[in-house]
Amino acid sequence: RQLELDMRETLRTGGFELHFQPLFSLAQQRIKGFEALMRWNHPVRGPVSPAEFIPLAEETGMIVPLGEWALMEACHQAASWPQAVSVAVNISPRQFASPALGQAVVRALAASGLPPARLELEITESIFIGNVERTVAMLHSLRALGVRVALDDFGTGYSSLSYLRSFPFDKLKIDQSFVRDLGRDASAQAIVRAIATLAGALGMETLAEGVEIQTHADVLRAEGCDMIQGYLISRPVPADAVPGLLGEVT
Ligand code: G
Ligand code: G
Ligand code: MN
Ligand code: NA
Repeated sequence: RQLELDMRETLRTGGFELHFQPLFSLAQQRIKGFEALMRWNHPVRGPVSPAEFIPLAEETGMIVPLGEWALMEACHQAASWPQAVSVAVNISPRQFASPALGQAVVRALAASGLPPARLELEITESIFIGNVERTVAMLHSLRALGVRVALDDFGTGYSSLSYLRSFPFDKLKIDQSFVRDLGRDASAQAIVRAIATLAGALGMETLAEGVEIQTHADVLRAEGCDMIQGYLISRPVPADAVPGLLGEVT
């Protein structure tokens, strides 16, 4: 497949880029971190969405080297930021299943000098369909390195509330489908409230994704959600725009 060959070549020549989207604390009204999101500007096709090339990279196994690149690049970028905020990196199911993940995290932290507490790994609910004991052990070993683990797209996949008891997450990221329906559908607000209450009881932070308007931010705050992410705060931006978002003049 041509796109696959192009991906390999782009990785080899350093053509992938990370953009960064702020993670905003509602209580403190400030940016506490950024999610790293991969971008690929294809020489012929123009920008290719990660929604297209990440699944292809998963199929072909390219996600392992590509994911290692993203971890390394995100840690290096974050280590250069003017404030000690965190960086969140998406880890795909196949990467999570790879025994190489722990080593890749260790290498990225060591090479960049980023303190482990400033790195957060975002994992999706699809990890729950694998071997539960292995998954729990992997989560514990990652947290033992001092990094934080977030459950991404919460509420869309295989989530069962019982999983939250056995899987040690630091943060739940509430999927944007619930946010979109706030104010339109009373059940969306009830679901957000229930998730925030449950997460609080389990000692997990909550972040709502895809927040585009202020009224949604207000509702989320009232319902006990800790953080938001979305176009209301900022779209994902290139690395050189991060200091500006942190309020630093460059
Ligand atoms: O940035 P957004 O445009 O369109 O991202 C689309 C999807 O691609 C999201 O589900 C996001 O989690 C995923 N994605 C973006 N960057 C990465 C990455 O570095 N690694 C993995 N595994 N997924 C990513
Ligand atoms: O799957 P994951 O949550 O990692 O992917 C985040 C995706 O959500 C990215 O594609 C990102 O570009 C997108 N995104 C971020 N903020 C918003 C928003 O406010 N509205 C919409 N529609 N998409 C958003
Ligand atoms: Mn994510
Ligand atoms: Na998400």
